[in-house]
Amino acid sequence: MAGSILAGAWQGRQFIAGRWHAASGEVFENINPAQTEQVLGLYPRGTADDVDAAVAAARRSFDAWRRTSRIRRGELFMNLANLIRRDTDQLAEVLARENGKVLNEARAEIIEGLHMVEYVFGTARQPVGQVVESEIAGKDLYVRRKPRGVVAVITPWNFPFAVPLWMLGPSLLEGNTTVFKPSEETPEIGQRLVQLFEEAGFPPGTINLVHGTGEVAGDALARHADVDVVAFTGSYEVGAHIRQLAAAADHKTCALELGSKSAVIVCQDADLRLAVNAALLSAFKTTGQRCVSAGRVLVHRKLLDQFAREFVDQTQRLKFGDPFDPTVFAGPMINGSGVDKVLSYNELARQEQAQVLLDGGRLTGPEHAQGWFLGPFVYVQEHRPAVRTIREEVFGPHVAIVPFDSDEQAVEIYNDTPYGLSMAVITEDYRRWRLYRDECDYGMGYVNLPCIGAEVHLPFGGVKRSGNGQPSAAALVDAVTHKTAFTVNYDRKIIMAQGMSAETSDNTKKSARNNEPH
Ligand code: UN1
Repeated sequence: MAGSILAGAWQGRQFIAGRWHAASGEVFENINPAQTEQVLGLYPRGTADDVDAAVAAARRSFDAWRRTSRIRRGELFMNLANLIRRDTDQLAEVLARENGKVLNEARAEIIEGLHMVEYVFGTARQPVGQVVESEIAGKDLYVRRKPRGVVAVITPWNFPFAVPLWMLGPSLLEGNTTVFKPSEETPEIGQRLVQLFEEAGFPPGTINLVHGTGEVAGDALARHADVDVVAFTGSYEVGAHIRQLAAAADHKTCALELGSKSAVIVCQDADLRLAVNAALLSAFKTTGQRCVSAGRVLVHRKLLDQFAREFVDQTQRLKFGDPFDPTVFAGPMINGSGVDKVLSYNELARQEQAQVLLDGGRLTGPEHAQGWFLGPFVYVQEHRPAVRTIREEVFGPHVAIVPFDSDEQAVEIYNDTPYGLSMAVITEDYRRWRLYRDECDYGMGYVNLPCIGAEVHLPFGGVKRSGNGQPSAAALVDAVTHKTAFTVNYDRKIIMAQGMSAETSDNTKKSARNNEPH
């Protein structure tokens, strides 16, 4: 055991077929990243057998759930919304404690989850499908969506409340049943969410919870023959692995939200104050641990010195520390390997001849002694071939300022990474932002804003290594349903499309005549 078990520490449970199960085998610890000697709870380490049981429960409840009226399914989300409203403060505290994001950000995340639930409820009574004209006057054509079946929801620690709801919400509304595996870094908020689903009245088996690691429980879900959709948010490497497992198990649908090297682009006509503010929020909110965090700020060379001065000056004033201190801007890193990864990229930046402007390193104040605290690392790096730090995802408070000389060059630099998730351009010129809008590879684009802060009723996803073209949040409906074409004939005779003859062959006619009563 790494440290002391907190009094009242949670005994984690898995939820299968409407029943809570305590650990019967191995357990893992939930550690507070700001106070690593604090063990917040012990959780069952889900096994392939647990996954089998959860998937079987989801499968068994699928038919009854898909036959339940869509509006009734939606109403349960109304109940859920009320429960999330009731518990917002408590949920925010749980989230801030086990994830380390500051309390007001944790609260904003609970609200983001609530927005998804409200959106799902609101869409339950919206028209679904399409009525389409036929070539043939006597036919009606419909496009209708059907649920795919069992959806596996495998989610990250950085948005452990909102991202699961982006996936569970559309999946359940459309009539799928689900198996949810939260990140092992943030199991409590995942379990609390499932408790609220239960309290809201979702029938047994519609939502099942398995805890544990990606290697065991995650892989077992991704390769499970009876899972129809895998919705995953996490790193490119794990996403690529999940896609392979899923493809080997009968080409199930995947919706993958993966890494990025997102950027804020500061044009020569930018409002400098706004640009600095947008860059600070994009680079350091959530300690740089959002998939959309800016790992790069591209700055027109004309503004470079001024921007860099202002940016560094203001970065130095940001407080990194206790997530429950209201004067703190950002909390700790999630764990020791996150810290090591950032430190190794800081080192790599020096090896690649970066001009280092600020190196926060490991923070050493008394409030930092027990946590995974890192300060911001800021450097200027020219866009050159093979420089890794301006192309690879770091996932922490590590940001490159990359100078450019023309908008065309900025587009080229922006696109020169394997990723394409989020892009913000700071300009007063509508012709400029149109160029970036059309020429950059991204899933979310912003003008005069940070490159973080998406809303739930928009598609959320990216291109290249940032995703597989199946956006999440509201747009997840496309991954968790399949579209069916449904044709009804009102004529007494058959008239085929494409002008094809509906006459049966002479032989058939003869035999048909032979069958006629004499
Ligand atoms: C993520 O970083 O994994 O757009 C999700 C945003 C948030 C969601 C981020 N609404 O920054």
